[in-house]
Parts: sequence; structure tokens; C-alpha cells
Amino acid sequence: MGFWEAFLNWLRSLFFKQEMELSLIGLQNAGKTSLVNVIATGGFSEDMIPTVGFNMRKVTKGNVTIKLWDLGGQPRFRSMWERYCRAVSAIVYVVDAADRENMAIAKSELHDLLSKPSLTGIPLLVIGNKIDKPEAFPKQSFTDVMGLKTITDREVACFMISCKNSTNIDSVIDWLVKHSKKKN
Ligand SMILES: Nc1nc2c(ncn2[C@@H]2O[C@H](COP(=O)(O)OP(=O)(O)OP(=O)(O)O)[C@@H](O)[C@H]2O)c(=O)[nH]1
Ligand SMILES: [Mg+2]
Repeated sequence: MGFWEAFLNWLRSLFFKQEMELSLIGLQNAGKTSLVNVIATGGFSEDMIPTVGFNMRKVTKGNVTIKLWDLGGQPRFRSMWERYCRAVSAIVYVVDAADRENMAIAKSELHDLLSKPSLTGIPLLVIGNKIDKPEAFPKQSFTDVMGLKTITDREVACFMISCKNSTNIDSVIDWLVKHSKKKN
């Protein structure tokens, strides 16, 4: 690369640097930490340790730096979800789309969280994970059982993914990058 080309690239990176902060929430075992790993490194493991409290990870995609708060999903950690969602550019709610038994709880925890006045208007990305499993809900039924059509006070998007097979991870990253903000 010539000097001028390198110089121009450096200038471009100064002007177009974007950043965002987001929180990943959802019930335990939904696959939040797995999603962070797939986005950051592409790696997937069957053998995961439940998140205690939260983890923070920074991931860079092109010229976007994403700061991810990966929160624990066990009942004892759910009361802190709201606190970690207040200042973010987007809330990412991860659901095990194959866990039909816990879908009603996943739905009520989501709608409870969205009812907090401090979170009004923050864009929401709902992810149905584990679509590699045959019992996973298809997108239409998933949208219905999660009551996503009733959320009208913010932008809502929904993707069906598999962290295990890396299905649709690109769509998730595209959505996140589109919601990043210019650094100033
Ligand atoms: N079959 C399948 N299993 C998955 C997928 N994503 C995650 N898992 C598995 O689901 C289990 C839980 O994954 P985690 O990423 O630890 O879930 P979590 O939402 O971070 O859980 P907490 O930290 O306890 O809130 C692990 O055994 C993963 O291997 C997927 O797409 N397909
Ligand atoms: Mg976790």
C-alpha cells in the first residue's frame, strides 16, 4: 500500500468510526454467551458455563466497535437487566426457540422489561436461537407466541438463528452495525 493510500484509509477510519453499546438478555440457557462467542470468534461449544452476573466484551466489525453486556439469565440476575439496558443503543433479547416449555416465561420477562419507562423507545432485536433443533418454532409461530406484534412503542426486529451452525449470524451483525452511532 502506498503512502497516500494508507493516509487516505487512516483519514477515512477517523471519519467513519462508529460505536455502539448493547445488552444481551434472555432466560438462562438461551444462548446469549454462545452468540457473543460466535460473533467475536466464530467458535461454538456445547459445554458452556452459566453466566454469573454479567460479562463485558468488545467486538470490532469493520469500523464499528460494539460493546456487549452479556447478562446472566437465571432468575436471581433478572432484576439487574433493566439497569444494564438503560444506556444502550439496542436491546438484544435471546430466546431458545426450541424450548417450548419456557416460551411463556420468556415472553412475560420480555414484556415486563419493556414496560419500564426508562427503556421506552430503545430498539429491540429478538432472536430465536437453536433453529438447528427440529422442535424449534418457525418464525411466524415464534413471533406470535412472543407477542412481538403487540410491541408498538419502538422498532422491533426478529431473526431466527443457530449459533451451533452459524445460521443467520450475518443478519444479526448487519442489524447491529446499522444501529451503531457515529463516534464523537
Ligand atoms: N443446539 C444448539 N445449542 C445451542 C445453540 N446456542 C447455544 N446452545 C447451547 O445452549 C447452552 C446454553 O448456552 P449459553 O450460551 O451458555 O446460554 P446463556 O443464555 O448465556 O445462559 P446464561 O448465561 O445462564 O444466561 C449451551 O449448552 C450451548 O452449547 C444453538 O444454536 N443450537
Ligand atoms: Mg451466558
